[in-house]
Amino acid sequence: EASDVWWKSAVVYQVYPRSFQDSNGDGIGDVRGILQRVDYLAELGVDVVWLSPIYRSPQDDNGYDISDYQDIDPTFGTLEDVDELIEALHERGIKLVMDLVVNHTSDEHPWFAESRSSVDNPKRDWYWWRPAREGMEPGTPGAEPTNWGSVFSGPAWEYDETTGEYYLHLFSRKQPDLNWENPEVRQAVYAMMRWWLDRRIDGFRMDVINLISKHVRPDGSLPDVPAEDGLYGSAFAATVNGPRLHEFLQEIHREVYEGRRDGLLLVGETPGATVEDGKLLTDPARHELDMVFTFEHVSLDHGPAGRFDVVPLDLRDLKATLGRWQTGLEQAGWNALYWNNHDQPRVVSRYGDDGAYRRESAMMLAIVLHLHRGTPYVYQGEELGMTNAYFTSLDEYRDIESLRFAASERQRGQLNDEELLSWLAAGSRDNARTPMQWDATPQAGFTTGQPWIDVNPHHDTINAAAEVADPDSVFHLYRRLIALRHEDPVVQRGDFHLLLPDDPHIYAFTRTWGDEQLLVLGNFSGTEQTVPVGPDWDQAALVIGNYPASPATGGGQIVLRAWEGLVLRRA
Ligand code: TEU
Ligand code: CA
Repeated sequence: EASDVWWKSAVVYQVYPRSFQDSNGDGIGDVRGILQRVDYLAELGVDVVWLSPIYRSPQDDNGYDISDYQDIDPTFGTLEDVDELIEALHERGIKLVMDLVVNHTSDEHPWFAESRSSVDNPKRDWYWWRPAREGMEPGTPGAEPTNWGSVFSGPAWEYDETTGEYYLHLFSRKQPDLNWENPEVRQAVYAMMRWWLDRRIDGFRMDVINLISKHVRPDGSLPDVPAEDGLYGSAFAATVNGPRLHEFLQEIHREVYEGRRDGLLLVGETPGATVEDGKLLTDPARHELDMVFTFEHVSLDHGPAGRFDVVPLDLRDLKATLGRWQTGLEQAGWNALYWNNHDQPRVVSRYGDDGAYRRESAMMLAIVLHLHRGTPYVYQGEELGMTNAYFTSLDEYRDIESLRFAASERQRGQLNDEELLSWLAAGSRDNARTPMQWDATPQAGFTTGQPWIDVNPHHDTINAAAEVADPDSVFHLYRRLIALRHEDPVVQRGDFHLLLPDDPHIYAFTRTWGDEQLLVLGNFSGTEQTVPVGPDWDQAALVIGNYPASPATGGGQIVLRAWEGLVLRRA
C-alpha cells in the first residue's frame, strides 16, 4: 500500500557541502557549516538530507573521486563532525543519506595504487586493465583498448607506463573504474556500506550505479561503440544497464541491508535508464532500489554536441517524458522527482524566466514538479529561486567537465571565445555550484574568506534571510509544498493523468485518489493563456498558487497569467 512507505510522503534536500556553508573561513563549505544550518532545513520542512561526497579525496571531481571511503576529507571536517551532524539531523526528525560513489575510486585510493603497481598484484583485477589495441603503438591516439570516450572529453582509457597497459575511466583519468565482475571488489564495497550503516546513516544515493556492469564479452573482451567524432564514442553505450546490474543490486540487498531495510532510502542515479529499466530497478518485489533519477527530462534541451550545446526546450517533450515515467511506474516502482542537482544548470534560468518573472516561474516550476507522483528533491538554493552563475570569463569556472570541454573545444577550434563562454554559461555544472546565498552581505554569508568559486551577484536580493522573512517568497512556497505532501494523500498517492499534451505553453494534469481530485496547471510562457479545463473546476478551491489573487475561472476555462502555477481541488 502506497502509504506504508515513509519516503512516499517525504521530500529530500540535497546539500553540496563545498558550496553550502563555510565555518572556518577557508572559503570552502564544510560539515560544521552544515551544522550551523540544520534549523533552516527544519524550518523548510524537509525529511531527508542527501549529502554529496565528503570523504577523503584529491577533489579532482569535487569529491566524486574517493581515496578513502571510511574517512572524511580534512577540508570538510572529521568523522566526529559527521556523527554530530547525524545526531543534530535525527533530533529534528531529518534523515541523512550519503553519496555512494562505487563505480570508480580516486587513482589515489590504496586499492588503485596496488592495482597499478604490477600486472600480477593481487588487486590488479580490481580495476579494468587492458593492453593497447592489437598492432598499435601503446600510448598513441587510437591505440586504446576500445574506442570509448570519457564523459569529461577525450578517451576513457589512460595509458600507464608502469605496466605498459591502459586503465578504464569513464570520467576523469583520476577516477579509475572498479571492476565489479570481481567478487573481492563487491565484498569490499559491501563491507564499507555496512560500516556506514553502522554509523547510523539512513541510506545511499548511488552515483551512476547503472554503469557498474560493463557489457563485457564471455572471453573478457570489451566491445567498441558507435564512434561519433570519428575516434571515440560514448562509453555509456557499453556500460549503461549492463547484463549483471540487477544481479549486483540484488546482491547488495542481501549482503548489506538485511534486518534494517525499512528505515533506509536507496536512490539510484541512472543516466541512460529508460522507463523499462526504471520499472525493473524500482519494483519493490525485486529488492533493488527504492527510486531512480531519470536523465531523460534534463537532456531534452541538449543539442547535437551535448549538454553545452543548449537548444530551446519544447514543453510538449517535457510533458511527454515525465508523463511516460509517471504512467510507467504507476503500478510498481517510484520516481525521484527533480529539476536541479549539482550537475544541472538552475531550472529557473533553464526552463523558466530568471528575469522579470523569476519568482513566478521559480514557484510555478516547483508547483508542477512537487505535484507529480514521486519523491521530490530540492537542491540547495532552488528553494530561494537561485539562478545560473552567468560567469563572464573562463577563469571563473572550476568544474573539470567544463574546463576539459573548453580545452577540447579550443583544440578543435570550432567555437570562438565568445561562443565558448556562452555554451559554458548555458550548460556548465558550475551554474549549480556557486555558494548558497544566505544573506546580502559581501560573500552572501557563505564565508568570511575568499570563496572557492564566485558568489552570484544576485545574492543581494535572492537570499535565505530575505526570503524566510517574506511570507510570499519562493522559500515559503517550497515550505507550503512540502507541508502539502506531508498531509495530502492525493499528492502522495493519487493517480497521474496528463491533460492537453499538445499544448506548447501549458503543463496540465490531474491527480485522483478516491473521490478527490487535484488539477495542476503551469503556464510555461510569459503571456496570458486561457486554459479549457471543463465546467467541473468552475467552483474548485485554490490549494496553492504563485500569484496573490486567485485566477479568473468560469465557463469551464481558467485564465492563467504569465508563468502562473496553481493547484485546484474538487471533491
Ligand atoms: O554524475 C553522472 C553524470 O552523468 C554526470 O557526470 C553528469 O550527468 C555529466 O556531467 C554529464 O554531462 C555523477 C555525479 O553526479 C557527478 O557529479 C560526477 O561527476 C560523476 O557521476 C562521476 O562521479
Ligand atoms: Ca571551510
